[in-house]
Amino acid sequence: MSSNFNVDSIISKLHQLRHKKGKIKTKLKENEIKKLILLAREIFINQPILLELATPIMILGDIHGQYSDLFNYFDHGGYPPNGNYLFLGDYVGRKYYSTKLWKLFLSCFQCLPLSAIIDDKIFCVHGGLSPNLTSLNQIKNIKRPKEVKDHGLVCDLLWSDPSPKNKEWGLNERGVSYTYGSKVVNQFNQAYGFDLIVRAHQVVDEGFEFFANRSLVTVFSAPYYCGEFDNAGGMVIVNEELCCSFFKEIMENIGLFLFECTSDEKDRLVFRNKLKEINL
Ligand SMILES: [Mn+2]
Repeated sequence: MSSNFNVDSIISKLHQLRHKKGKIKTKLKENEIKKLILLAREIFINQPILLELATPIMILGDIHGQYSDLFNYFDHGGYPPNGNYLFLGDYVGRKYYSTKLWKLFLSCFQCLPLSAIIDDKIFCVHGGLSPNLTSLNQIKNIKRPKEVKDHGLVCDLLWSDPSPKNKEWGLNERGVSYTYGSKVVNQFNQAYGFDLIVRAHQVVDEGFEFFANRSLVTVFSAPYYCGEFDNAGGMVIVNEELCCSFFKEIMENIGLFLFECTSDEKDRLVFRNKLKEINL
C-alpha cells in the first residue's frame, strides 16, 4: 500500500454521507476504492473461514446497502472498534451500482469467512445448515477464494432456510439448497454443544424471529427493505454472560428502541454452562 493511503480519512469521508438519501455519490476516487477492496481482501483471506469470536458482540443480518440504517446500529452499539460487530452477509443493494468495480468486489467477497462461533455456544452463518455437513472441519477445510456453486456445502451455508413445514430436510422454494426443520436444528446444536444458531437471509417482520423453541434466530437488519416491505430491522446484542437482547430499528430517526428479554426469556437464552462458570 502506498504511504498516502489513509483508511481513517476514507472512513471520515464516508461518515459524512450518512444522512444522504437515494443515489449516494461517494467522494472516494476509484483508485482509493480499489486499494480499499484489495486491503479488505487481504484481511479476510488471512482470517479463519470459521471465525472464533468472543463476547460482547453484536450480530447483524442482511443490510443490503441501506447505508444510513447502518449508522443507526452503530449509534446504539458504538462505532467500531468501540463496538464489536459480526455481519452475516448480503451487504450490497440491488440497484445504482457500478459494474466497473463489480469483479473486484466479487474477488473480495469470495475471500470472506463463511461462518463464526461465539464463545463456543453460538453458531453464526448466513443461510443455515447443510445435509452435507457432518463435521465443522469440513468448513475449516474450504479453500478461498471460493466460487459458490448451486449445490453443496457452501451453497447450503449461504442459502438454506429454516422451515416449520418439515422437521427434517425439505425442498426449498427458492429452487436452490434445502429447508431444515426443528429436529435438524436441535440435532446440530446438540452434536456441537451450541445453544443457539444465528442466521440471516430472510426478511422477518420484527427484524428477528425465533425458530425451533429459540434454538435458532433469524436476524434481518435492513428495515423497510427495498421500500417494499414494512419490516423492522434487528440486531442481536450478546453480552459477556451470553445473554442475548434484541435491538429493533423501526424507522430512521423516529423510533429506535430496545426490545429486552423478559426475565423468563432471559433464563432461556442465558447459557447455563457459562453462567455456572461465572458463579464459581
Ligand atoms: Mn441472502
